[in-house]
Amino acid sequence: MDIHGHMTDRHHELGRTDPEIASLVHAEERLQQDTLRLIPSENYVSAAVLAATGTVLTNKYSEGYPGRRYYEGQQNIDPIEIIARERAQALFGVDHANVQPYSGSPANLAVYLAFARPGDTVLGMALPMGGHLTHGWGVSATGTWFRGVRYGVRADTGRTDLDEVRDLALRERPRIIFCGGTAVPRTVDFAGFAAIAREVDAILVADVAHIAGLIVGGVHPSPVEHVDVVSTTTHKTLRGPRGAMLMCRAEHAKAIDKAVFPGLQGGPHNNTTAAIAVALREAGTDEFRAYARQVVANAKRLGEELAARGFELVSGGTDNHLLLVDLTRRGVAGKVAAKALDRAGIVVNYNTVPFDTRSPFDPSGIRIGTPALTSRGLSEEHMPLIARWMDRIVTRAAVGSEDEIAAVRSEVREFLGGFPAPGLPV
Ligand code: DSN
Repeated sequence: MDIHGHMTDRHHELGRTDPEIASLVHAEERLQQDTLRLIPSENYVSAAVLAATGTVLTNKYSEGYPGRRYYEGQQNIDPIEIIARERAQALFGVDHANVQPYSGSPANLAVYLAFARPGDTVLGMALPMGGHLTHGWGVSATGTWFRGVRYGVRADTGRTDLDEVRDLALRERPRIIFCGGTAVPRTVDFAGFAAIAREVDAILVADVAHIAGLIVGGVHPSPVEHVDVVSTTTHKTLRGPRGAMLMCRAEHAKAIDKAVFPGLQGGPHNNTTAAIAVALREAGTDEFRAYARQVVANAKRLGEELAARGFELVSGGTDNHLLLVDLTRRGVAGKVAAKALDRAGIVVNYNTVPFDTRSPFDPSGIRIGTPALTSRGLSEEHMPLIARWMDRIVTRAAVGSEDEIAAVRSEVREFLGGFPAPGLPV
């Protein structure tokens, strides 16, 4: 039976056993087909990745690493993890990959465990400037157990100023420096960060969760030769299952492995490991490289179209998959706009913009990205249409008109009917 056949069988079984959950899964499938998903950290995995995720590998405990497990019966699990590791190493060009972290936050926590002691200083991008919680932000364990100091972006350029980062590093002497983030529309200067880290003898971590697929696709520089550790989730531009990887030079391999297990985690999620392996195989193809190029081309074009309609883009545009839009001049708050767009079938997230005067729960901006829509086959020619829809909705959101929202919603649904989403039942 083919993959779709298996999926149908499993859907049927789920429906028989738990109709309540089955109907919500079905509704989610519909939603993912009918809506324009612009959240830059989301994507659609292939049917093959989805199939690997839903396998009997979920039944197996495998604490330890291949050849050194605490449970027997690893005849199939060990080769799967070795294949995943080797594919990551080959694709990113690293000495060592650990594919066991459950997701990005545990992966980053493992880096602290490997290289720092509680109370040590960590230098990372401030969350409201585009950083991640786990880069030492106050409400995260990483900002509670460690001393977080933060860099941001310049008000005039919207870009990180490496002179500011260097001054901070020289003054604060961090044990760990994070570069990369979750709302960074511009190329990360890994070499510049590396020079600073060397000067203060800090461990440099590139958190490339957002851009991993762009790196292996050849449209963003690789951090590998510059940093001590590369941390990434596997489910964003990389188009894998929800999971993460830590990659490093051979000298750090032992510390990283020990920190992930037994330091932080128990048994790896073997079904996820298999799906990561499948995604890495897919990411090594010419088709994937073309996909990565298209993600960036789409984001640039969407940015131009939005700017032409009076949307203000942080840093003036994008080099990657992501656009951060400041709605202040449009006279509508980020949350109001995001909720109106959602009702119109255009899914974004509200987001702080640098130097935001509003609260993180009701900020001034929205964050959008092109990985998911590119996975459905949309290209530059479709970006003006999306910008027009967004303009119509954001204009109406300011005055609270629902008619336009309903009109756009049906246009979006009809348009997307021509672009079936990977992995979803047709
Ligand atoms: N990775 C974050 C995002 O960008 O959505 C959430 O932690």
